[in-house]
Amino acid sequence: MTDIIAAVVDAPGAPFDVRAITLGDPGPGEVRVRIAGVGICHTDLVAQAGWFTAPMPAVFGHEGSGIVESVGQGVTKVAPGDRVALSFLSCGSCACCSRGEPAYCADMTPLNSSGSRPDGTTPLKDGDRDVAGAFFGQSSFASHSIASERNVVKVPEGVPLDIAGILGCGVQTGAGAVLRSLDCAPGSSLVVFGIGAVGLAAVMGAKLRGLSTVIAVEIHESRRALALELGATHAIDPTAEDAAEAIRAILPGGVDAVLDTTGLPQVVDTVPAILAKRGQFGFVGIPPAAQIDLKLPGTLMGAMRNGWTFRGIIEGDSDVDGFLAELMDEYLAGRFPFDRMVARYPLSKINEAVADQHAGRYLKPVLIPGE
Ligand code: CXF
Ligand code: ZN
Repeated sequence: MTDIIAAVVDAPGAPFDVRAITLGDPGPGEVRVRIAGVGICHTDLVAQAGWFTAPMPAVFGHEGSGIVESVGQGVTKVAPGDRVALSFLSCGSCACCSRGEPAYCADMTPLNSSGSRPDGTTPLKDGDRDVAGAFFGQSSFASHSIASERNVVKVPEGVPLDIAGILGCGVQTGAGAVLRSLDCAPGSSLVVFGIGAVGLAAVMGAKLRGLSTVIAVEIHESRRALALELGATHAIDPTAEDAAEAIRAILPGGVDAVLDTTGLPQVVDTVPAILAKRGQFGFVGIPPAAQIDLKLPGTLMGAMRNGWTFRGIIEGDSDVDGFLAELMDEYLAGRFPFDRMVARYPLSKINEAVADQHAGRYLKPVLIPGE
């Protein structure tokens, strides 16, 4: 048992309360990590609002990174002192895990958002009271976290440790959507709706792959500018012009791939009007709560005649170990500057960081414990 500091959500919709609680020891196959930094992902805010099954109080956070402090029985992948990034958890033995697609693990939901470990326990306590933990196998809005051997990846020297955790969700989701899920071809075209961290990572992935036309659709000027700097060939402000018309003006035959990171009905509805023959529509955005049952756009006959592919994407189809290593190599080679999207905040300022992100001030706040 260790005393830690964590950002606790006491009830659905309540603000984060940064306070001292306790963390148990790592069990078999687990590791305890001293968190160097943790990104805020939209899914944490959906969880804060109470949309997951985790009971409250709870600690969220699923883009952590840090130093391994101790390991449980049987752990061989990492040792105390290792620098690691954390990602989502998967079982490792179901059909999808066996073929290298852990994002579609049969136990994805219970392992990542139930608030407890597979055995039903939580490593977190506030006095005598249980605090839901194990969020995405980490609950890393905290000074320390318990993760599993399966969802830790070593971080090489040269990759900034405090921000490496954002590779484990938002960045791999965007980059992986382009490089893995949609497997966009060099020279092809792509539209990305929404330049948050996921959308910007998609743009950066498109640059890596050598796409010819990459159109960023985004309401905030600063985000459009960053997208243009990091790989977009065009940027559209959908509040100033009709995005579908502007896209058709650039690509009269339609676009080869559309990636939606917004989940907004008014965005999703435009997809049939902009997709080229044999186009792919990938989607990673959670729709707003009131429209959570949002349907796919267009008609079955339209999709059939055009040979379209509609692709739901979780975590960019990342296999975690392999893809994170690949993205870190690209960063070290200067081709994947994911650090450009980060703004650092002390963990104690988590509520301000959330407000700033909502206001579009920064793409990816990363919280630093102990500051
Ligand atoms: C989430 C998206 C919604 C389903 C679970 C995984 N991705 C991470 O933030
Ligand atoms: Zn996430």
